[in-house]
Parts: sequence; C-alpha cells; structure tokens
Amino acid sequence: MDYKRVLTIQDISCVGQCSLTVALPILSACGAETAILPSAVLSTHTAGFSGYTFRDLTDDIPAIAAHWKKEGITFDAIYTGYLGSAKQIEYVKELIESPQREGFKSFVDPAMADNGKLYPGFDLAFVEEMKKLVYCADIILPNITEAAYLCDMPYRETYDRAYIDALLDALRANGAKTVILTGVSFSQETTGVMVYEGSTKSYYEHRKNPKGSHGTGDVYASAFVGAYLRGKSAFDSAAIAADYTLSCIENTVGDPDHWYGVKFEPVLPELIKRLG
Ligand code: PXL
Repeated sequence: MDYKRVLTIQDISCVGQCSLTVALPILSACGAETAILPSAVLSTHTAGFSGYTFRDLTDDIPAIAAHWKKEGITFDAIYTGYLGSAKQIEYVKELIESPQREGFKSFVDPAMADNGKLYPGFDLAFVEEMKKLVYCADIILPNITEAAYLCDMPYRETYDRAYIDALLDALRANGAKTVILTGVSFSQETTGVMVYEGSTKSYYEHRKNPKGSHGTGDVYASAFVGAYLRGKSAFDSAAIAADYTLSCIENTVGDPDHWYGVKFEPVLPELIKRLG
C-alpha cells in the first residue's frame, strides 16, 4: 500500500469532536501519516457553546513553514479546514503553492458557514481571502452555504437541480477544479453529494437522518481525503465518506447528551473495511 504523508491545517477545538480531533484519527485509520499545522486553539468549537476561548496562531505559521523548508520537509497532500484569520489564509496558500512531493494534491474544506450563515467571527473579508485559497486547490469540499458565499450567489433553503448546477458552474467559472458539494438534498428522505470532476457532474444519494449534527463536515472531509489518498476515485471517495458520516450520525442520535459532535470512533472499522 502506498504510504502518504498528509498535512492538515485546521484548529484545535479542545473539546467538541471537530477539526483536528476528528481529522487525525480518521486519516490515521485510513493509513496515512499525519502532520498538523494548528490554525487556532479554542476551548470548544463555536457552535452551541458560549464563552469559548480563542487563540489565533497565524503569527506562528511563517516560522514553522520556514523551518520545514530548511529541513526539506514536504507532503503528498495538504488538507485545510477551519482557519483562524484572513491573513492566515495567505500563508496557507503559500504552503500549498510551494514545492511538494510528486503527485501532490491539495484539498480545501472552506469551513466557514452553514445553514445560510457565516460561523461566529468570520466576515466578508475572510470570505474574499477564502476564495483565493479555494480557487488554487485541486479539490474543494464546500456545503451549499459556503458555495453560495464563494461565488456570490444567493443562498437558497429550498432549491432544485438547476440551482445546484448554477452553483457548480459559477464555482468552475471562478476557477474551481474538482468540487465535492455536500448536503445536496432533493427529497425529504434523502440527501447526497454532487461531484463535479472534469466535465461530469455525478450525484451520490443516500438516506437522510433528519437530525443535523455538529462536526459532520469535518468527519466527511477527513474520510474523503483518507479514501482519496488510498487511491479511490473522487466519486468513490465521496460515496465512502457519505456512508461513513451517515453511520456516525446514526450511531449518535439516540444519545441526547451527545449534542456537540458525532460518535465517529466506534464506526471507524466500517470505514477501514470499505477501503479494502
Ligand atoms: O466543524 C467546523 C468547525 C471547526 N472549528 C470550529 C468550529 C466549527 C464549526 O462551528 O466552530 C472552532
């Protein structure tokens, strides 16, 4: 098996099952070597907890990157998630564009918004910087809200295939390469993922759990990257990640105390089995 080294750049939410505490175990389970660049340290994530602490690590990045350069440290992939500041996005873009290993791939989850709204602390200046990162990445994984922000289209709660096609076409016109658009639902009972690769748009549809859960975007993107680095196609990685994320949600919804994330760990064997 090919052994890949992936650098993931996202925050440490000390408690809350998102970002690095989700990405590292999932990428490891998929058989990848992990390296991290923490974008910020928060006491918890920002969705549902109040009074959380936030330490931005933007100013640490240039020295870390310079040290890696001096040591000749390179990666097979960089996967970015929740970032700490607009300035930081510039540094992250420099890392993605610096010389890396042969066959290098960059994955950007523009984790900044959901349900029609930006997450607390983000503004339109941050969105403008995120556009630059998204349009230089090989594969992006926005949800519908993020896609709408990235191409300046109105967010719509109810939509049809024409709206989804318009979002994908606008992202492509702005420079996006492969797009994995998550949370695309055309019926009450189902949801899915639209994969736009080359000139083909393919839809993977699956059962919908009516209860939305925090952190599932991070579970999804991490499983996608892990499967892709194991040699699966973009569509197969999208499907594997979708099935895994649904299993994580179904493993969690019966527990009313577990509102802040999903119990993804006990379901990891299912993901590993799918990777063959
Ligand atoms: O799951 C995305 C995410 C990551 N990190 C932090 C967050 C969120 C979503 O709210 O608050 C700190």
